[in-house]
Amino acid sequence: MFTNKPTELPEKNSYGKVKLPPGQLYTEKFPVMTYGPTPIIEKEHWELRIHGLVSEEKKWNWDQFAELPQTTLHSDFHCVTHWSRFDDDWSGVFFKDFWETIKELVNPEATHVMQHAYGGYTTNLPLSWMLDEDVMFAHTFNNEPLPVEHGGPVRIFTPKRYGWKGAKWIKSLEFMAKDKPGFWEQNGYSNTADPWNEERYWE
Ligand SMILES: Nc1nc2c(c(=O)[nH]1)N[C@H]1C(S)=C(S)[C@@H](COP(=O)(O)O)O[C@H]1N2
Ligand SMILES: [Mo]
Repeated sequence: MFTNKPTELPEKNSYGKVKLPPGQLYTEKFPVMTYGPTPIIEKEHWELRIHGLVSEEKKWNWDQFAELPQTTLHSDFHCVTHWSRFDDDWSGVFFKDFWETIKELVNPEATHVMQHAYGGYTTNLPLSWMLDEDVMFAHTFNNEPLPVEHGGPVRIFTPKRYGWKGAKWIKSLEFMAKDKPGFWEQNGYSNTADPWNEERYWE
């Protein structure tokens, strides 16, 4: 299933970091890593909500979400289970652009964000890390609708973190005044998840 990094690939990624982080193997496959059953959400029924430290619990349906600034990111993907995929095109909405439309609604005390998925999965990040240039809601993968097993209709993708820091089937974002561990963070995975530092598990 896994092959070694092909020799023709560049040594560095677009951020100037080693293309293949330590302890990773390159694959052309896209393994599905889901804990529990796959929730099937038709895009007509999909909704994104913000809650927690917000002045208004706003919701976006598919059509409203499509009106937000759309972007395509060419990126690699790193999973804690030691595989990396290279050079996919992810399309959707950068969190930093979404933030421009919601920041007036978010209490300044909010420092952390919990991603909640349809099906119950959660993962947490500091707000400042969510605002990183490349963190995005993705609905399109290599110019095709994101397959349901990979989180369609919409997932979060955090290119500079291991894969579990992006919830597939994203349903809501909860703004919080302090950090709180999400699903894998409660079950032994690192809270910081930097692949170049091999932050795989809690120390
Ligand atoms: N809702 C949900 N999101 C999730 C997961 C999950 O089990 N449920 N697994 C995480 C993990 S551990 C990884 S590595 C990536 C895997 O994404 P993929 O299945 O598209 O490869 O999704 C992350 N997001
Ligand atoms: Mo994972």
